[in-house]
Amino acid sequence: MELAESSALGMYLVLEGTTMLHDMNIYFVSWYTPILLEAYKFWFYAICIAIVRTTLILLRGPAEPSPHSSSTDVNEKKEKDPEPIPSTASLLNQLVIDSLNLTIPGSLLGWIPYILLGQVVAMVMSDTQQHGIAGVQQDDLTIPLIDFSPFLTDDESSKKATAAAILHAFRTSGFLYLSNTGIPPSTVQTIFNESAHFFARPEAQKELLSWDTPQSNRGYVRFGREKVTQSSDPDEILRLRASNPDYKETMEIGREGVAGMPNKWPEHFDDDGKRFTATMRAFHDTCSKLHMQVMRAIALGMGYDEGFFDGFTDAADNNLRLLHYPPVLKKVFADNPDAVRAGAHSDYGSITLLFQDDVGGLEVKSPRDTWVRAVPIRDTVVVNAGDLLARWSNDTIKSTNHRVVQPPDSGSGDMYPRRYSVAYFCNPNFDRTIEALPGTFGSESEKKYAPINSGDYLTMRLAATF
Ligand SMILES: O=C(O)CCC(=O)C(=O)O
Repeated sequence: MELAESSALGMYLVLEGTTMLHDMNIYFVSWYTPILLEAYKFWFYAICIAIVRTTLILLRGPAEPSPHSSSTDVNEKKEKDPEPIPSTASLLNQLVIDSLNLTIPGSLLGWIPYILLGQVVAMVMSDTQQHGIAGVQQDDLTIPLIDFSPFLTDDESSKKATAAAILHAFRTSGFLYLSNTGIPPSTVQTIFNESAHFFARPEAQKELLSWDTPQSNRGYVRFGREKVTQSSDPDEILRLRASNPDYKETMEIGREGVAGMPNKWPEHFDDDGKRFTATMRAFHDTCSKLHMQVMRAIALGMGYDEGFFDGFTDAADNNLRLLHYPPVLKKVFADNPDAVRAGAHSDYGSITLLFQDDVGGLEVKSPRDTWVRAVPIRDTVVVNAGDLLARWSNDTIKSTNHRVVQPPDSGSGDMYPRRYSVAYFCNPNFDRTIEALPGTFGSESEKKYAPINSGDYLTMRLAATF
């Protein structure tokens, strides 16, 4: 095969590979999505190399006979007159002729892979840049996977592109996966280890740290105490709690230093308790920084100054929730189609940062009213908009219902495995008033909600479910 032919064939394979990766990404997504991102980069470099290689071949013109050519060829060459120095016009002419004869007989056909290649690469690149790649796509619900690292640079256009992708996700599905957030995977692993250690403590010990009021929203919540639901009818919530309790226990951690609302730390129990306390304090701070960054991205996406929300986020009135879903008999879910690990609900605040292990079970409501699995994607954070952000944005941003059910059945044993997750519920500073953001309404009558105090709203929502 000639060099030119093999080069064109290489590019054709690149084209096929790129298309295949794009399709795979959309239809068979799971934890390996970050690997696909790397593969995209690989294909992009391969394309560049193929283009450079082909260009060199075109510029070099017909190949010189090699030293291994037959003696007849060499003799023929010797007999020829020395070639005149070609003019620029004739070189260009030769380039066109060479390129038309490049690969498949029939000249122009040889260009088809190149043209298609250009289109596919442009499509993949622009789609990826504008909306992130699809982390999950099913039943008209797309949860994109967005690389946050460009937003953490000083490059204005990269920041704007990432901000636009995040806002697009919030406006369409209300959910996205964020990678490269600046929180190291090892930090998240430590949090999961500490969380598992904490929940393994004796029940009586955990009860000493028991959650007491919605105003404070701090402390340990035993199995069956909270029933998350969209209902605000106390009788219905009581009924639901009895018939379909949430199979979970949680530990709620607020910001430190709020008068009259101390965190319920296990630091006085033992050294493990001290380590837990220090680790969770630090993680609350770490997540509050990510919260501010994501809100900055939303500000930029909405056309405001990047710091627009800083005065709404700097108090870190956020809630770090450790969740433990214990192992559960498969029979429980088989016998009762309404059984849940956490009932269907939307979140109350502005955004939620959710770290999940790789067990699975989180589901998001699609526009077709079906439940779609938000599969765990390693080293990503699930970010979703809450009701207060939807309200603030005059419903231009979606707060989407979600729930936690049993993971996919792996077939072995009669129990579903335990699951851990960590949610960081972000709220506007509790002393701020939340009302329709500029640009989200035309006239006053288009404002859908009355102004409300952030802290009051959160307390009202929490009071309904505990
Ligand atoms: O555990 C999860 O994946 C989700 C938890 C959740 O939605 C919640 O606690 O509100």
